[in-house]
Amino acid sequence: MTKTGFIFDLDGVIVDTAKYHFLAWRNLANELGFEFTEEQNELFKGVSRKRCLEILLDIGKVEANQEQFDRWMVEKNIDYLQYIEKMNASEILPDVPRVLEFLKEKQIPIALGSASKNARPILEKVQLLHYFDFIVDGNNVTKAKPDPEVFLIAAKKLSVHPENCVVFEDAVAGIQAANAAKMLSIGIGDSTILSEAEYNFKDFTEMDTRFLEQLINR
Ligand code: B16
Ligand code: MG
Repeated sequence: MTKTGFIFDLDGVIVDTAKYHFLAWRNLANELGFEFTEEQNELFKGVSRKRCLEILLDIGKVEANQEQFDRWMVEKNIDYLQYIEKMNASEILPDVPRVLEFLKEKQIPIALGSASKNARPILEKVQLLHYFDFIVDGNNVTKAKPDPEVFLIAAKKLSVHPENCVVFEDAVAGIQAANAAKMLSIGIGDSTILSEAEYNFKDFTEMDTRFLEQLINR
């Protein structure tokens, strides 16, 4: 049997940190004198911090020089980390531990493939870090999703051929990145938004053991 590797996105798949990103971006927008809505925050899912700030400044029609841009990136992150600091295991999305535990029991290699530069502290806070054999995050990539780089690095670390990797993602750019890497993409969330995924689930509670076994043995 060919070895299968599993790659999990973080925000929107394992935990819902989007709500904290939203609060921190909204604080910055308000400080700069404009509103930022939850709908607009949808555009930020799976997108790098730098790109998020570019979009935010476009929304507010704010011009920035490099020094201001860099300062606002730092400011937003400091604010965001204050929310992260208070996170605990109760914020893990439904049935994520069941799936991780199942894969661990089967000795399947697991990696994280996230755009976030805060992935490690978040996994530590929610006490899931020990499940991951490798963490590939915003600190390791030069190209953001939908570029497949993050998932291809994860496959290499897992020593699994990309075609034998399964990716769980909640963002359109993430599904596109997984498809571009020729991996099996599984959308977690709204199937109409994630229509490019090979399979769709609202969340992990919908994914039974038989399906996971099929993924391992395919
Ligand atoms: P940070 P994911 C992404 O995480 C978030 O969805 C996105 O909203 C955020 O801007 C990005 O991480 C960068 O996060 O500011 O912590 O480096 O979905 O790829 O796990
Ligand atoms: Mg995500």
